[in-house]
Amino acid sequence: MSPTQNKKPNQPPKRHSPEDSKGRTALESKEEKEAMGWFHTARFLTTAAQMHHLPAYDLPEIAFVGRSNAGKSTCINVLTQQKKLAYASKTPGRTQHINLFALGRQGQSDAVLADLPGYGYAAVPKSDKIRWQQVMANYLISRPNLIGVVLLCDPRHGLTELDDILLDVLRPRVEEGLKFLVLLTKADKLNKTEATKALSIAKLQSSGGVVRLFSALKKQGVAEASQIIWDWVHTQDGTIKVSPVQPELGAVEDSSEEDEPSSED
Ligand SMILES: Nc1nc2c(ncn2[C@@H]2O[C@H](COP(=O)(O)OP(=O)(O)OP(=O)(O)O)[C@@H](O)[C@H]2O)c(=O)[nH]1
Ligand SMILES: [Mg+2]
Repeated sequence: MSPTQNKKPNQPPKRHSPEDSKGRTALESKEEKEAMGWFHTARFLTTAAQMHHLPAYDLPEIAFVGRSNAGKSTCINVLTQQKKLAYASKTPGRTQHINLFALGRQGQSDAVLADLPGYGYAAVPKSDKIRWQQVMANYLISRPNLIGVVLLCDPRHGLTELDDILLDVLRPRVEEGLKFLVLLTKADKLNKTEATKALSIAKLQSSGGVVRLFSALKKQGVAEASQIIWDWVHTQDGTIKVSPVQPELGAVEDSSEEDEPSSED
């Protein structure tokens, strides 16, 4: 059972303005632009190997989770339109800390993105795997300001047993209102039929949750994902929904290093 079962899924708000030739409304285009502008403000905040090293604050936090190599760090870079913000790499298992990025105008951070280390990479020593699973479960269960989770999944592998365990961990929080979005990454690797099939399977597996195709390489689904996440944090008039705006948070250390999204993987 997924975290969205028995609950109304976290659907993006409905729009009612007339559609253009691409099926998008003028209102949506404007909102997507606003959301993408907001994402572009992202800057490195801090990195932590353990939950208790994370700073405590009231800003809404959105975590990017998924198997190692699923494309979490690349997704953050594409959403924020910054090439080297999050540490993405061809080598699986490269993100080993929780890396935080602040969003909002300078001096007025209004949300935080959390890039989490991936799970399921076979070459990681067992002791590291267990340690990391504990850090991640602890984070997802008890991070007080966590308001949304983006689960990234390579549709060529589908949602795996480890993803199901994560869904189990998340379910109680989703039932309490935690937002949840599944992004099927590397959609550029799929033809149309495969993409349609992957979408239906993932929708079934997440019990009707919000699932979207995403390609960092082709920039597919970027504007829509930006807007879905923006809506988690903001009201329709652009004000912050969840928590009061905090004073600016200071960066602790620079995490930027990286490879471009490649078409190889
Ligand atoms: N073709 C294609 N490759 C992608 C896409 N997104 C990411 N990749 C590639 O997938 C590999 C892994 O990307 P990362 O963003 O580092 O993956 P991750 O989920 O952060 O991995 P860990 O930090 O190990 O958990 C890199 O080689 C990326 O260039 C995409 O949309 N299309
Ligand atoms: Mg990563």
